[in-house]
Amino acid sequence: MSEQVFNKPKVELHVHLDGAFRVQTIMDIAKRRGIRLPADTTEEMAEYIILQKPATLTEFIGKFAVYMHVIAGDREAIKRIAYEFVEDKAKEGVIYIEVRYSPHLMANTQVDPIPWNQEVGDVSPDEVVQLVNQGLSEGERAFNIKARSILCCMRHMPSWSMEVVELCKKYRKEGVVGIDLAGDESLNCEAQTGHTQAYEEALRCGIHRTVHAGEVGPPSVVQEAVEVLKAERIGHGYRTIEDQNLYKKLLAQNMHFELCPVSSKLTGACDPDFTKHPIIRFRKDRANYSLNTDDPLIFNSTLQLDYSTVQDYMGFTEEEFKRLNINSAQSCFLPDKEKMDLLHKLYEAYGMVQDTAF
Ligand code: PRH
Ligand code: ZN
Repeated sequence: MSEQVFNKPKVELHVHLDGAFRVQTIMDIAKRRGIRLPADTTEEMAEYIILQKPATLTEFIGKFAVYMHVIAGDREAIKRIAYEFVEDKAKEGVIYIEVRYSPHLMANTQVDPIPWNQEVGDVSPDEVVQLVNQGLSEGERAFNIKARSILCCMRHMPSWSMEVVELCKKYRKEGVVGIDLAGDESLNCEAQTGHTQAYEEALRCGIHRTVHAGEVGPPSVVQEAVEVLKAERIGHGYRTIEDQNLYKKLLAQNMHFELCPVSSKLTGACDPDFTKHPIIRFRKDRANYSLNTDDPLIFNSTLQLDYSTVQDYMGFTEEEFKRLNINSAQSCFLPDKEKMDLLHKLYEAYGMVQDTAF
């Protein structure tokens, strides 16, 4: 395994806040709140949380239930995890991060059903967004990186989606830059009315759109994401390549794919043999994509591991790492002026003449 792969400023566009807590923080907060956990030590608790070997997307999503009740519904905890997240990303050399989460899954009031078997409390999805915004912006100031957020609709909860887009609109000046549709694509393939209406509203209001699609679901889910939900980026999208017409069309459109190598192995989305991975095809075709961790807590991973994986098993080079980070910046959800600033920072750090075409 390579030591330090691509030790230069990076952009990450696909990571779930609730899949990126520190185990130690879960332990601390459980102790303060008097919540019993299945383990007494951080190491043992990590064993419960981490996916050790390739599983299914459904099994993976089940892991959130091991710890979400510890953080959800607790103001101090929600703010803290957002702040610590920014610190962790700064340490990985990320200079711009878009982090996503479902406000409903961290609330304990004004959400139906109340998630994670919590008692009714007084933290609403709206307040969750405010707390995360505070944690992220304090983190930005402390660690000198830029952090923005994306709010997730959940495939199995179409009734939440209109509220999600309303929160995107309400907090667009406080760091919320887009909407996502996450969750178990394998159980619930077609986008429900709640989701389509929310995405229509997002389009109408100029809220940026990404959709988890073609991770484990067929290419038709990707097609629907692009044609019906008007997605500007696709979360994962590995299975797009099974439909050559669709794939070629998206290449021609310069569609951005948010690729997550380590995740794709452990969720069973792709063949665990990385030398057969769809990413190899995306790279060969010089597609527009980013490299991302998705859920580093559950995969016991870092962004470094994703980079070293593609370097070691797929022959990625320094040139390709530069190209993909520039593509990531170009496809991020920042307003144009801020996007240009970010691009210039990368050009400078990479020793490139401005606007070099790749
Ligand atoms: N695929 C689909 N859904 C995912 C993934 C993966 O990329 N990672 C996290 N999630 C879901 C989890 O249910 C999480 O609670 C939610 O997205 C919001 O972050
Ligand atoms: Zn994801």
